[in-house]
Amino acid sequence: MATEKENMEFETKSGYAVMLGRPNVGKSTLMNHLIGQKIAITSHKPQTTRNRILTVYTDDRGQVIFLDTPGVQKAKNKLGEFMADVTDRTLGEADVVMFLVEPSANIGPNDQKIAERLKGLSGKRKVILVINKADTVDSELIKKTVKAWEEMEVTEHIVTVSALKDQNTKALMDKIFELLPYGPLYYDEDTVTEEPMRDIAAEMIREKALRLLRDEIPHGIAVEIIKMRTRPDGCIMDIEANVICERESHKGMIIGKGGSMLKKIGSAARTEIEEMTECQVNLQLFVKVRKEWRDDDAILKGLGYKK
Ligand SMILES: Nc1nc2c(ncn2[C@@H]2O[C@H](COP(=O)(O)OP(=O)(O)OP(=O)(O)O)[C@@H](O)[C@H]2O)c(=O)[nH]1
Ligand SMILES: [Mg+2]
Repeated sequence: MATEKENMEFETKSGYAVMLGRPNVGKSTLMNHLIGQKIAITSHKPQTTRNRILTVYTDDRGQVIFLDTPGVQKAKNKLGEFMADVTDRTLGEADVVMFLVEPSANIGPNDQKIAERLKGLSGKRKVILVINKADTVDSELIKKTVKAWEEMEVTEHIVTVSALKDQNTKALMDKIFELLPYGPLYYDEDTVTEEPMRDIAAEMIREKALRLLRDEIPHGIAVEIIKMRTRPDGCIMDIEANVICERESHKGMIIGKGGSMLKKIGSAARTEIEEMTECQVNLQLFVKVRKEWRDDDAILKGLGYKK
């Protein structure tokens, strides 16, 4: 937590707001919309986020430090254990927990488990129950969802939004500031993230692979930047990266007919990295097979998935 007790000597409010919830509920999409910039990658495939992503939002009221986390799910391998551990530890830092759920009149067992856990948190950590994807259902179902969550008694703070359509996100930001403690600005006013450019570039490549490839491959994919250098004579950046997968058959699918799939992934990623760096990017991708890498400590460590 940013501050142990409310500190009234500050005129600003500040602290950590942790995005929590099952995979695919829209945590990363919502965080990006709240800060007004795309930093965390998103996709319709569960387990997109694998590590904690820190972003910063500042206005006259103070500073919210958002911490995005991997979706809460049972671990199936060492990578999954790492992800679960990231979420657990990040929750420990929260001033405000934003517990995201999808609209549904019945609360599923996984959301119930998260809810029980949040009830056990110290009272200093505030919880906002965020019903996301409001654009996908009618208002009757939203009412039923709110009622079901009121009966769960996790929190009195319930906000309905659509992250994708940016609906009611301003009201959510108001609620976050209402619940944050008073405190100083921890980051410069113009800081949006401190994630290294190298990691963001790797994530952008992984996002394009997640979005373009068929369902069976993405979970087993990782991206490792092997070179990232700006040429001294102007803004041209040379990036080389390995797309790591688990099977020879997957390698074939990632490369595609005559290299067409890898080209698509590379070109989509290049455009986005160029927008972010405002540099011309020369991106070269290679595909490597590393069998069972999600259970290999040395490879996980090399990819930054270490405790
Ligand atoms: N219709 C609709 N789709 C949404 C909304 N918010 C997110 N999505 C979609 O839901 C999918 C999952 O979004 P993410 O932001 O990656 O979800 P996440 O909770 O971060 O998922 P993990 O990182 O896997 O835990 C994406 O396809 C988003 O476009 C929303 O408000 N409305
Ligand atoms: Mg995510």
